[in-house]
Amino acid sequence: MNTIKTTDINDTASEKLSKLIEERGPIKTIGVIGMGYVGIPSAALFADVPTIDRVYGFQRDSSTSGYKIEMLNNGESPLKGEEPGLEDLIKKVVSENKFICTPDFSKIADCDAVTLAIQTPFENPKDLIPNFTPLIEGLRNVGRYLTPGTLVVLESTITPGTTTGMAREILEEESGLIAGEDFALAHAPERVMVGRLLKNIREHDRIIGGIGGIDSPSTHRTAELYRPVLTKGTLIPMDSTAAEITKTAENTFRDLQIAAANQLALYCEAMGVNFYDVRKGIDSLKGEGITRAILWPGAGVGGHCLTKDTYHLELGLQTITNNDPKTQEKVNKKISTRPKSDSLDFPTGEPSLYVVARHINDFMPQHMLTLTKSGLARVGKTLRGSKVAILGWAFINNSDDARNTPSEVYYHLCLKEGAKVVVHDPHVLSYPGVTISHSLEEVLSGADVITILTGHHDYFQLQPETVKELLISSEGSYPVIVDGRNVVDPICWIEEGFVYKGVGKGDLNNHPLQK
Ligand code: SAJ
Repeated sequence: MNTIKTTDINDTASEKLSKLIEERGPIKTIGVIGMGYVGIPSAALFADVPTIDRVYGFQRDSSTSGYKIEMLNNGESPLKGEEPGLEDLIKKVVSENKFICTPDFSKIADCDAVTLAIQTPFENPKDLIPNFTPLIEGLRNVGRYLTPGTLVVLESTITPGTTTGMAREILEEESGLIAGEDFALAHAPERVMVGRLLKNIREHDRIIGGIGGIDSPSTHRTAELYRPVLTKGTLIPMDSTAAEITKTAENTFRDLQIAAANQLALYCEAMGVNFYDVRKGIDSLKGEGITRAILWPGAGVGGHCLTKDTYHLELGLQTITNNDPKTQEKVNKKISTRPKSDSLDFPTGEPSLYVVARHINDFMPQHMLTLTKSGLARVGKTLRGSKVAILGWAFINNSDDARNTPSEVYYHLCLKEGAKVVVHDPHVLSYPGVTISHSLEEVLSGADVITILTGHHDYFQLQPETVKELLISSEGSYPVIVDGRNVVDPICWIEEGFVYKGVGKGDLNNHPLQK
């Protein structure tokens, strides 16, 4: 994959593209590829712009997701979980005939702008090689029907260098047109979060990065596309590679901040101190230029973003700085945790701070297992034959989204130790290979351990005395509660005769057992 530099697009090419865009006139018809958590709210918001005539939502009519086409054209949202305002907006734009969902990609030829909001997962977390197959298929579909003067925008989070590299190559190959000359190309990364999809698109600032740089026709056309959907957010223009790095880095930094909190929590446990007292102390240092954004430790980091964007950034470094096929091969084989790059000045042999942070956050379900085992050991039990009640399967609070959930890692660790594991979640309907119960009573009944893995609102209502009635109740037995999200008040549970363990709770994790 050859990436081109911003400066590689000469003025003649830019002038030609500006002219093509001018002849085409204002953006009237938009295509959105990928009807998921990013594509659906984006398409609905575009369709609700008064100056836009039509938005096509492109969705393959596949056995797994073809059902979305009919649902969307009936004005229904196929996205599970609470998404304030989304269902009504879809109903509105469908009834106004401004939004149509279709598997017919030839309609791309009618579009002035096409956005791609397609997942960019890693094949499996262990080999850290991105699976761009869905994105490549999407790009080929766009390239096949691309017409001069069209704007193509990648919204997916991608490895830095992808827009000016793989994406440009595929679009040029399929269309026979030249990026930055015959068509506009940009990266405008999504910043959505489940539970507030519309709000985030409207209110967060929008990074827009066109090939050719901050003042290129591609960046200007992208500004024209997104400006109307922003209510509070503003546009932040830059070049496409800077935009790719911005997105992958902002999630990498969040992951790093969480890892810093997790490591400090582990230290506090080891030193018999309460992380939350320390956090309150650190957070109290306020004032000009003093930022102390201490995030929260917990049972792990899940989701579709923080678990992979660090690796996109690391791969981007190696792809862009070792831009020769040989290194590309090496890169494809395995991402090294030691940044290797011709132009990077970095302490020799030192691992990437970002990758270490990933490893610390990936370790937290293992730490939850350690707390579980030491909790049981306090009452002479082991995991073998014990019943573990997992509370929370979703990766984030009050959501049904269980992508890359840390709960699954903990679940398998307990099974491997010979425990009987049951799972409760108020929002997650089902999950491949795991029975998700919606009955707390059923899950808690006869359990030896309760492990809180997701901070769902429901769990803050749990009362130790009522819960205790449901649990294992042989004489003198102490049920164990392991809190991975700082949900319960430890004292209440300890007084009710529980063995308590909590992430970061070094001052309480070896509390005297209540007589
Ligand atoms: N978590 C902690 N401690 C914290 C915050 C989160 O352990 O202090 C855990 C959560 O429990 C969850 C995981 O991290 O398992 C991710 O949580 P999140 O709140 O980061 O949720 P995401 O991944 O859906 O959202 C992130 C956000 N990125 C940033 O804030 C930089 C969001 O703005 C992005 O739009 C989203 O990634 C994305 O799509 O990239």
